[in-house]
Amino acid sequence: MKKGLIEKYRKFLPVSDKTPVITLNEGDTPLIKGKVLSELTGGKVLLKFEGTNPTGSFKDRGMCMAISKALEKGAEAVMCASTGNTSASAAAYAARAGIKSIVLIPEGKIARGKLSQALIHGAQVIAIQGNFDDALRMVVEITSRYPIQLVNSINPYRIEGQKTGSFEICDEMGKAPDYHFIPVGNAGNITAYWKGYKEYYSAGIISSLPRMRGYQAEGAAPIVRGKVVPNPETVATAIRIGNPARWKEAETAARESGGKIDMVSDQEILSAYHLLGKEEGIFVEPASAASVAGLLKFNRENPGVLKDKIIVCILTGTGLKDPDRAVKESPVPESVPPTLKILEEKLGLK
Ligand code: AN7
Repeated sequence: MKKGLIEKYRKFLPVSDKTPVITLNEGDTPLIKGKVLSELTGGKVLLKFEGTNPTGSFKDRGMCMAISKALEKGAEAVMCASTGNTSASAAAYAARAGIKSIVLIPEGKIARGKLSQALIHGAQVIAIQGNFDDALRMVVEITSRYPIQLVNSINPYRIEGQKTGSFEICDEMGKAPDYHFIPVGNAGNITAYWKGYKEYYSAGIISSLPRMRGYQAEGAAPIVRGKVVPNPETVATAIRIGNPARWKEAETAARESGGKIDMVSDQEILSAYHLLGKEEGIFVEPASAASVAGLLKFNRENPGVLKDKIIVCILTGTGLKDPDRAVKESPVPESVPPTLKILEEKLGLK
């Protein structure tokens, strides 16, 4: 039975009897075998679909912890900057906790599903005439001056909650994967997964660690380029971030694990997005496809290396987050009068 990840992994999390547990039964997401991707690479590709979380993205793992701890401290309001998913999750968990949420979003650059969530959960939504990095800077300032709890992934409890993704993977497989592919935006998630794997390793639950391979979008790849990107651009709006808060930690994860932070083009992201939809039957948002785009790039550049390896790709959010992109990427449905004969012709049945 699903009871939420705080109860499930209590002994690995900084909670006590005094922590009010705010949960929407997050976690316990499926690890789906990638049929076409396994064939293509010769490895065993497993897709961890985080889109089945309560608000449709991995952020719920971190947010249940961040909000529970905020409530424990007596916070009456929380605040975040967001490319969309963090705001949806913060708004939902704050609603559940009965506290106020304030979210700053980059104007015009957040997918419609995410905006609708923040609104319906009653967040105070403010659109900043700037990008995510501008918004995050303002949130850091405001929360340092006023009694409002910051719930971006600078907040350590976010990382604590999100590390449970690694635990689930290892629990299900009985060991760690050989490779871990993951999209990178603000770099909280790669930081969290690496922390989770290392904790399971230290506890003797797993005996090896995966190589961490993180993927930024080419137009928003500060870590790969080694410098802040002032005007990040990508179709994957979730990872349209030019100055990641967990930059150093992402580099550490890549270095310690023998992995890498690399980048993929928008075209590669969209091609993986379509492959997942059409060939694996999994609808993700564009940013989530960056892990699979990364896998395909790695496989192209290193033929044969993935053969017989166990590979996990994190699919960070559901495609329903960004319906406009899906429609834009697809042909307009044909329109016909309600006449059987014409329909038969259209379907090539005559
Ligand atoms: C679907 O919601 O930064 O590297 O403000 O929504 O931990 O930032 C979202 C990030 C990947 C990148 N996939 O994760 C936000 C936000 C999806 C995302 C990422 C995000 P991080």
